[in-house]
Amino acid sequence: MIKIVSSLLILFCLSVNLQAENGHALWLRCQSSAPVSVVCSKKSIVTEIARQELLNGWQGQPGASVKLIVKQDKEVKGDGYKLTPEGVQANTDLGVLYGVYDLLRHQQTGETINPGVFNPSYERRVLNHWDNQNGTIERGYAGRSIFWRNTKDSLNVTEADKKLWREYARANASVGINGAVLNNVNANADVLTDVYLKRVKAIADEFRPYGVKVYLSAKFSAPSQVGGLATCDPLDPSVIKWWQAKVKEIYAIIPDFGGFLVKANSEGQPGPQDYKRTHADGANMMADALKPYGGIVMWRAFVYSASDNDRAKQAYEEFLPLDGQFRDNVIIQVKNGPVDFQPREPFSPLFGAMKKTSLMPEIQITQEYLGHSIHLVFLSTMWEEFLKSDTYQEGEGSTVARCTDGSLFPQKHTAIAGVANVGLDVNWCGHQFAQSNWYAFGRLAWDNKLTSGQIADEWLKLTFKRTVVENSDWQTNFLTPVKQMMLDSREAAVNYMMPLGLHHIMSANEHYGPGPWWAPKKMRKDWTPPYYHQADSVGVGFDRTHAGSDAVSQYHEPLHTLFDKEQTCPDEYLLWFHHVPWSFKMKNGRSLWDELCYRYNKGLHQVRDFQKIWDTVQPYVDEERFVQVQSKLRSQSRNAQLWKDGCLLYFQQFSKMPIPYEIERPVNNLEYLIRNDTTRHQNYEQ
Ligand code: BDP
Repeated sequence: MIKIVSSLLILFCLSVNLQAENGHALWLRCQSSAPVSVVCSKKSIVTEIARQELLNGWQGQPGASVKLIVKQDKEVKGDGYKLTPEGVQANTDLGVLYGVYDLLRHQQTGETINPGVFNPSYERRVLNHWDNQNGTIERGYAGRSIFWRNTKDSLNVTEADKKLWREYARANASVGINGAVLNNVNANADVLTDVYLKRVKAIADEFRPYGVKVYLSAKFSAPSQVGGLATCDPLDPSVIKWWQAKVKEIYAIIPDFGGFLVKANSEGQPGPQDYKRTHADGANMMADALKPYGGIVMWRAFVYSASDNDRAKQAYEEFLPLDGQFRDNVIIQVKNGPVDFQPREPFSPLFGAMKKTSLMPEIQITQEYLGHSIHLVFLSTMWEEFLKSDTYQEGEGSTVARCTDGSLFPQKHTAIAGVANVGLDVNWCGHQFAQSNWYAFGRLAWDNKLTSGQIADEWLKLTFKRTVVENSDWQTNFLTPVKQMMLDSREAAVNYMMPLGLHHIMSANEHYGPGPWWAPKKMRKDWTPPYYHQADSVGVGFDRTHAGSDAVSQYHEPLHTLFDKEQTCPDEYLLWFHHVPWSFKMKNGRSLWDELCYRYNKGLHQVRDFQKIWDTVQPYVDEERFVQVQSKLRSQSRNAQLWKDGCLLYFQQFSKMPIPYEIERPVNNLEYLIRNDTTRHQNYEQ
């Protein structure tokens, strides 16, 4: 009997596969299920979803009986759960739901289920949508917003809206994401007016059963802009009252509202400094308004001004003196690196340095600087590298992960944010493989010790497996090579874009192609690539040593000394911290110039290899997704060539050294590349 059932299952899954796959189902594709009976200790909307998920997706012993139990257990924390031989147990209904998704994931990936307790690393696992109320998305590469649109009836909530929001919430819950900021950090204050808040409420209503809280980006100048006040001074009683009333209004319709995200005094946004107040004054005022309702303020540390000699130092300089001055429901949201989501940066020195303030990492899922939704770049390896970076702030082992998840410093709240890559595109993310970054964010937010190998393995099985049980041929010919491609893909991008610590050398505004030359006369220097690469006849790289901007001193020993010396600075960060002579001898014996050439060349060849790998897996992938990925890889390959040619030919003007003869010759002319750098991007959209 069991045999018949499982072969029926396989047939069912195969038939699912025969239908076109457009990627909309994400990693939640397989609907096949064996019979299972589910008993719940408590009935609620959430546990009912958990029960349904099991009934629809069960792939364990046919006819098994599973118990879902909501019961207090000291070992289980927050949204955590316990997997037992009988089923799932948790302190809350949501914990049960997360446990059920984990159980199903284990079944669908063929991993053994070990009983145990699974607690999340962070209390709040939040997506930041940079969506504007007109439906566009800042740095979005997958179509328009799923929340906002620009039509006459833009605020009407349709059944189609609700369905999409539920699908989105379910996808989040399945990987443990429990919050979403619905609007751009460059906020429009209108979102706080009642017409918009009604829509926010409608979204929150669809999210709630899946445990996803809504948050809003709040514009600091909202009291004037939508409240008509003459000032937004955070210490002014009328301003304090305005925010209190606004927060009360929000909680009256959204009782589980998460709180505010604030970008203040950053890139032209208003903030407390406009009134000679500090970030702490501003954040605390909002935090006090939110406190009675359990809301939090995520206050961004992404600040820099044109006048400083090194942008990388500024967040630290501005925020460190405020350590200890923030309310306990304020979390300072810090980008992973000190500059701006570059393909590779050292970790921001604020992590671990602010010991009396809660800090949350902000990472970017949308690939603003990593090839948009055109390049296949699995970002999990970058985030893993970041989370595992040792800050040494409390001795060896003070990783960024431990500095932010509450294990090193007492924090009332812990959180992590990812800038979302989701839009209205059928496949949500624009590139099939960009879905893996959404997935990886959720998985790492739940467990910041997971390895990228495990995450890639899970995602590939869930996203591409065609039958319940794939044979070893699938493992060898599909899973192994494609997983390796994913794991290598970020380093490949670093190689063909910004190797050896180069950063911020992309073309203007759209941040896609190469642009080390881009420096219009009147432009702010810290927005132009030459500010960052500093190429001249002597060498290349930003001198951040004690003799330069001294950004190295923001790092705890032994990193301070390690980064300060050319000889000991890791190759990956060499040009981040040093202005290095072209003929400098690298650890492998090559000159810096030659090494740069080899790295660019390597990156290009890695992408060409990805193309080959993908072509060999055609028999294992449905037509639609295969062709899409193939075509994107072609664009990526052409673009990697542009990066290599553009950067090498540009830097060669300074080094005056030949590109090593065993390396492929450039096929583009520098002049042509410079002339077309602002229009090129659209030619590569597919
Ligand atoms: C930069 C983006 C810009 C964002 C800014 C931010 O180019 O669009 O507004 O970050 O994080 O990387 O606020």
